[in-house]
Amino acid sequence: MADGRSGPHPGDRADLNHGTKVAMLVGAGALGAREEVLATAETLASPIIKTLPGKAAVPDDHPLTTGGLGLLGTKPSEAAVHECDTLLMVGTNFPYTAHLPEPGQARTVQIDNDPVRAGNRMPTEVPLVGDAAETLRALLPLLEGKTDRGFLEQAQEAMAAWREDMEALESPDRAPIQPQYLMAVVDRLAGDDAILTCDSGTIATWAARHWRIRGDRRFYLSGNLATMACGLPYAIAAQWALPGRQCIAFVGDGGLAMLMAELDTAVRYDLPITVVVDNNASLGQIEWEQVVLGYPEYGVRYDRSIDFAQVARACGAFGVRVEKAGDLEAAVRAALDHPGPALVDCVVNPHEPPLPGKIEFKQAKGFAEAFLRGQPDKLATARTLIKDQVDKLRG
Ligand SMILES: Cc1ncc(C[n+]2csc(CCOP(=O)(O)OP(=O)(O)O)c2C)c(N)n1
Repeated sequence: MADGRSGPHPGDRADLNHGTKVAMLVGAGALGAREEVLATAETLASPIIKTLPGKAAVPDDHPLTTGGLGLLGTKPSEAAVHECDTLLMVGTNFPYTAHLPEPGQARTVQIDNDPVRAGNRMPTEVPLVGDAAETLRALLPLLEGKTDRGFLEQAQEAMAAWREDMEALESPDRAPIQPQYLMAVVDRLAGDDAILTCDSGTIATWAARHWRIRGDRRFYLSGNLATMACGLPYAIAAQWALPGRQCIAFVGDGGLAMLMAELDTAVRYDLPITVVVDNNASLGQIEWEQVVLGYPEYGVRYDRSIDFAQVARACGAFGVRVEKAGDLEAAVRAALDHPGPALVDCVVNPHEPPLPGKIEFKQAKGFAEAFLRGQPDKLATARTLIKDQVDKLRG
């Protein structure tokens, strides 16, 4: 409403106040509106669903959020979006329309400071043009508190189960090391104001689900272009801009191989970033995309991986390679405590699939077809999947 062209009017109240199952979808535009987003969700008894660039909008352990949406998101977010009768979008241009409400399912109120985005992804009944925090502050006194909180409570129950499932996947009792365990260790040892930057690839799935926003933590990845290799330069930029903050890059071996000379930049400028390499010796994301389309993997796996710890040391940084789960915690701690640039190269299980929150029939069919057509390492993948299920049941 910064330009005064649009503001709350009786229609807005009708939509948000009449809805019985309201969900909020918040994006990067809501990063500066934590308090307002939480207050609105509390009033509307609405689960808060976060896009990946909007991950830091509210803490991941907050009872009002169901986490991310889409391939990297959570099952409860998917359910909330597909069952809501009213959607309040705040500062998001989320492009994956298959993960938005069906046509005619929900009425939409959309807050964005760019009027061009109103109705860009799905029809919007009420576009509110303005800054997220300012607009929500103006809207809040017009909202009636929901007495029926059933929709939120249902999402909260599903989310409790989802959190347990995710924790079960962070098992240290696996060899090779699970990527989820690697991310969980970094998450546990990093500070409350740490900044995590991330490459595109399966690493983004592990970061989306196992890097928990708390305190003043931030999270950056290439949300629009999904480019590889951005994690390291983003961390360098963040450390340069915010010298006192702990800056961690969570990167793939494929991505780091593209831009590893930037380790030298970090050393030259003495930037105390920590680079954590999820080294699965493959272009993992592409492997799983091939398989889900029904084709056995092709040209995405290397028979050896670069020892990035040696590369880091050659540049003058601290570098350590980890192959056993028992060595991981000490290595990550040493890297985080190191006063200059540091790198942990962790050899992880290359057979861990980045499964979507909700598996579609056609994805499962593709998976089966790729296996029938000669997917290599079938057994290792099947073993990983079975172990995941067993761990979840045990958890
Ligand atoms: C510059 C660029 N090239 C290619 C792609 C397509 N792509 C997306 S993820 C990916 C593989 C990434 O491999 P890695 O960094 O090792 O991470 P992993 O998926 O194995 O976790 C590729 C090739 C891209 N997104 N950006």
